Amino acid sequence: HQHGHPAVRATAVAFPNIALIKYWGKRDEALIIPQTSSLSLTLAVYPTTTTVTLAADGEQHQVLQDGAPMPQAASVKVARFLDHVGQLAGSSRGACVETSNAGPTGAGLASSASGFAALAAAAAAAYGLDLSSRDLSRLARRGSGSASRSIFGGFAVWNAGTDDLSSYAEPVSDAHVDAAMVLGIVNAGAKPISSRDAMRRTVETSPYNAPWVETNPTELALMRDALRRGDFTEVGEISERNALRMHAAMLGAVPPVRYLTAGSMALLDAVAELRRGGLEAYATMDAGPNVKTLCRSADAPAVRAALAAAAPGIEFVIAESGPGVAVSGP
Ligand code: 2P0
Repeated sequence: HQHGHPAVRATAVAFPNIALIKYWGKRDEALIIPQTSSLSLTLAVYPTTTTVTLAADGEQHQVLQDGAPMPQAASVKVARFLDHVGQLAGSSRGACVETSNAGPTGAGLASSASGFAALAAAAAAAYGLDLSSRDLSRLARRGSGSASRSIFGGFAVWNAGTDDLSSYAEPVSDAHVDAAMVLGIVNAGAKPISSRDAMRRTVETSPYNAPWVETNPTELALMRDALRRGDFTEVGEISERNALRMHAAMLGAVPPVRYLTAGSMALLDAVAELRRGGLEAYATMDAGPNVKTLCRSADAPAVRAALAAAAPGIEFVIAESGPGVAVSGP
């Protein structure tokens, strides 16, 4: 790693991403090496903005979310992450982190992806590390797996790899699909079980984990080929079945992990109904009840209107393809 002069203070903005080929399950818990590769679309909504300021000698890390101390469990994760960045930079200085999410936190809308991508970029800059985007992706991965993908805009693929060096995300540079998502906010509250715990339980107890892992390379290859050919229909069909297969794997855990609710299922029906009416839309769901509907960018207003009519009382937000992480000065 290159050691520059510490910037002392840096701010970064990162956006969430939603996977079309999901990450679910780790091979190595400490390093966050996944069982499988994944592929996502970074969104242009709900950014996280994070400022890292190096503290005076001898001071501890301090973590503030929206100006208030972050809950203990989350702030311990952040402090451990800062220790790692400090080690890379050869520094034992503490830091103050100030972060805020424009969207809901911990609701399965990828706040940990935008959060650790922004933290990685801001902390690396504050501690004076000059990292390539690949190394920044590896660093973000150590905080939260999905954050490795939010370093990049548009479509990104996280190569599972087998160790710290080989597990990183990179842009899908040959995608020819103009896609957007319509986010259906079934419930913006925090999830009942963290994705970290839920994926561990899936790996350890679900008989469907093995087939989930075994089918990943083929599904990913089909997805990459469809993106290359600009075949939106194929991209959508693979995405929807991949989300359902991930949920099938976790439904097979003991005890079962179920994030989907009646509201989620109603939206799945509504999306299928749109397709029957000739509007191409496909659903994907993560570690929460919210349903994200993938569509062609040009169709997003029509998809939103149709879903809003089918599911009154649910808020729908159009999310176009968004940019990678950006660092600004102090
Ligand atoms: C994904 N999810 O690919 C999958 C699909 C949720 C469902 O990545 O333990 O917060 O911090 O690596 O990244 C959510 O898991 O988990 C996630 P950790 P993370 O987007």
